[in-house]
Amino acid sequence: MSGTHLRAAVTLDGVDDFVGSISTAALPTGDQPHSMFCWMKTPSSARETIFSYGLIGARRAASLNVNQTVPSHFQPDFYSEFPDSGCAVNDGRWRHVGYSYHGGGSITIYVDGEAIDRRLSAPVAIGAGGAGEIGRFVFDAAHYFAGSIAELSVWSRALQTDEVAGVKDHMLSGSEEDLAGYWPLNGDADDWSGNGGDGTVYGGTFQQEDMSFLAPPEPEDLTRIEGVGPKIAALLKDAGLTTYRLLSIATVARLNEILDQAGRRYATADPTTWAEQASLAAAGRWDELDTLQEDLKGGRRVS
Ligand SMILES: [Ca+2]
Repeated sequence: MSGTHLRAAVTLDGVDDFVGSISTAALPTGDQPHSMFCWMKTPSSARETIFSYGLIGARRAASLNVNQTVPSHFQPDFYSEFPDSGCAVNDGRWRHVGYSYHGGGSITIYVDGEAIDRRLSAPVAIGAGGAGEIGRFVFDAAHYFAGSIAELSVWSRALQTDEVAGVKDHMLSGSEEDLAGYWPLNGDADDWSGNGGDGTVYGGTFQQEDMSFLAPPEPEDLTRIEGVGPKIAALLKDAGLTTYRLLSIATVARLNEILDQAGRRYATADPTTWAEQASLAAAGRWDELDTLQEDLKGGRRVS
């Protein structure tokens, strides 16, 4: 894999794999404007849920689905209404799907950044409480997702079309304003938004996916990572790890592979903390990075 546009992702089997027990305390409720987006790919023609949360008792909930009531289309589900994407998304290729809900029954569905406006018959009333689930419909514990999901985010306001393009093309850092929940699915189901929505993993395979159809991100100064000098920064960039966020999802095994291929002179480099440092840099948490780096020597923990 060339590794120039890596994204972390989880692949679910459509049988019993899902992520559950996600706290919904910070997620939008009632008729609040909000947005939900993710990358997903599935070849399935069965009804399946990408993400769902809210209480059925409140009559309406929020979820992202494929083949819900219209075959092959992407559809949010507001319990009794199922606005649809108007286009097929179950072609087994990576598709960026989601919606911005503007309040009062007005919704814009997005597929690959293209906006599709829809109107519901009434305002939604997402019920507070309950859990959220990735890859399963939370209300009847069914409609398991068969395919891959990446970069799932929920927002407490309705993103505009230009913002949706940014969410599609770039990984989030977790510190974005009005981010209510963010699951990069980087080996686990932790919520990077800081809102405590960590999920419990029940099956599934975590891996890195190359989304080389996306425009490359602007390179960043990787020498800010302790243990990474100019020469190693150049090696990382050659391997496609051009930003803090891309470095933050790299595994230690992958980093060692990059160093090994560059020869003996890098044999003493220890990349154990680079991803951790990079995730702080990507989020602009420079104070915390400084604190961490005080405990490092050449990028290694010494305390
Ligand atoms: Ca399974």
